[in-house]
Amino acid sequence: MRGLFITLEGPEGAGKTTNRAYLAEQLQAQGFRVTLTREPGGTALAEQIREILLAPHDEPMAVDTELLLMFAARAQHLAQVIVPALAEGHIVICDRFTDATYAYQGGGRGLDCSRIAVLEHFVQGDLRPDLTLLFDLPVAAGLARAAARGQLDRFEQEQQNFFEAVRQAYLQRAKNDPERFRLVDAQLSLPEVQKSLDIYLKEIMERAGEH
Ligand code: Z5A
Repeated sequence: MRGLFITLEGPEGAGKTTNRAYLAEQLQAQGFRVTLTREPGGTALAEQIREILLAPHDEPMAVDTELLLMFAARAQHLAQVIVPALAEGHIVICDRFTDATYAYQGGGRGLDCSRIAVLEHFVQGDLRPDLTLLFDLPVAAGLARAAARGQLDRFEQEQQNFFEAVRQAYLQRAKNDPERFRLVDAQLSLPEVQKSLDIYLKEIMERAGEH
């Protein structure tokens, strides 16, 4: 029996971190076994790669280096956490996954998506998320939330047009794959967002029950 692989996506400050805990609590309360994790990161080694990726450096990071580090962290995360948890029948909730690579390195940095697809296949084989919740909100609103937290990481220091491209890439992916994506209006108040998540929680529980 394989578990269920749920990913949370969206631009800065969309509320993924806040709401992943809510999703996990609701599922655990109903007796589901949940593995809550994130990318880049999710294991000790992958978290070290995350630090390299997020810290501002004097030496500019080449776009290919950024892409390969994302997939290096992902390979470690899949091997150590995601694949074993799915094999044990867990619902894996992952804060960002390969859609973020298409959005940030593809949409934001302008990398050709066919190159990302090669690495996706190399690192993941056929493994793809079963369901992806896309937390969407206007760029300015997300950046204001992120800025309110204080120091900005290497990605958060990018310009508005970078984030617009990221957002559009996400929305396009959701449009291309309506079977997998569910759109969440992340501009709403937190109680309203969580109310809108309840319908997806029901779907997740039903699908997890079938697995
Ligand atoms: N990245 C990449 O380029 N390629 C890849 O393949 C992957 C990642 C996997 C780190 O990701 C960076 O890595 C990321 C993309 C890149 N770029 N950046 N920056 P991350 O997920 O760790 O970083 P993040 O997206 O910046 O996380 P975030 O800013 O923390 O966003 P969030 O998790 O979606 O939001 P949050 O922390 O839950 O909420 C932000 C604040 O807003 C917080 O104070 C909340 O209390 C508040 N909040 C949340 N919801 C609401 C509502 N509904 N109303 C009002 N306020 C709210």
